Amino acid sequence: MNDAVDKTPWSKNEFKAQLLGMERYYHIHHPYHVLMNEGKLNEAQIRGWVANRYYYQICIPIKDAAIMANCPDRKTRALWIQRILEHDGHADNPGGIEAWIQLGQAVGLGREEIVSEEYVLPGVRFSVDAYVNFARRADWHEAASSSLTELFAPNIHQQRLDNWPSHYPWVDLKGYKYFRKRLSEARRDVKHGLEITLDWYRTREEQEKMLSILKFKLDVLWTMADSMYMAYMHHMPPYYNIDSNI
Ligand code: AHQ
Repeated sequence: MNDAVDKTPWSKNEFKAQLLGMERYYHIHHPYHVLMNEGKLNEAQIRGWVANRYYYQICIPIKDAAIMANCPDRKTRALWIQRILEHDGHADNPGGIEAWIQLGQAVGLGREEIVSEEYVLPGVRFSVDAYVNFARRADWHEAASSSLTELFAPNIHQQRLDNWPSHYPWVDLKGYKYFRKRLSEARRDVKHGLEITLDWYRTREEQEKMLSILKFKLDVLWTMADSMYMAYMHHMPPYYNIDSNI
C-alpha cells in the first residue's frame, strides 16, 4: 500500500517554520561551542578557534562575490554587495575581517600568525572550501539561501558578548567589536536572504531541497567545530601520532 506522500507546497509561514526548525543542528549546540559558552575552554582552545574561524571569515566575501557573479538581477546585487563591503571594509570602515584580526590580537595571537593561516586545520579548510565551491557552482538563489544559518547567528553572537567577559577576563575588550557588529548585520542579511528563499522555492520538492541545502551549510559549520575539537580538546590534530613535532 503506497502511503500518499503529501506534496502540497508549504505556505511561506510553514516554510519559514521548517527553516527555523533546523536550529536544532546549529553549531551553537556543538560541544566545542557549549564548552566555550560555559567558560570551560582554555586560552589555547580559544586561540585555536579564533585562528581557524579567520579562514571562514576571509572566505565569506569570496563566497558572496561568487553569488553576485552568478546573479543577473541588479536589485539583488545592489543589496548583496553590502555583505562584501562589510567584511572587506570600505571608505573609512576597516570591515569585519579587520575586526576578526582584532579579536585574534585580543586573545593573544599576532597579526602575522592569524593572516598566515598557519593554524588553519585541514578539516576547517575543506569545510569552508566546500561552502565556497558550492556557492560558485549552484544556482544563485540556492547559494543565497545557504547563508540562512545566520537565522540562528544573533543568538550565538549575543552569547559570546554576554558570557566571554566573565568566563575569559583575559580577552581584551577591543576584541568584542566583531560580535557586536554581526548582531545587526546578520539580522539585515537574514531579512534579504529569507525574502529570496521564501519567494524562490515554490513546489514542495523545491522547498525540501532547500532544507537539504541548509543542512549542508549546517554540516559545514558543525564539521569545522569537529576538526577543532579533535585538535584542541583531544590533542589529536592530523598526524599527531605520526610526526612528533606537530
Ligand atoms: O561572522 C559570520 C558571518 O559573517 C557569516 C556570513 C553568513 C554566510 O554568508 O553564510 N554566515 C555567517 C556566520 C558568521 N558567524 C558564525 C558564528 O558562529 O560566529 C555564524 C555563521 C553562520 O551562521 O553562517
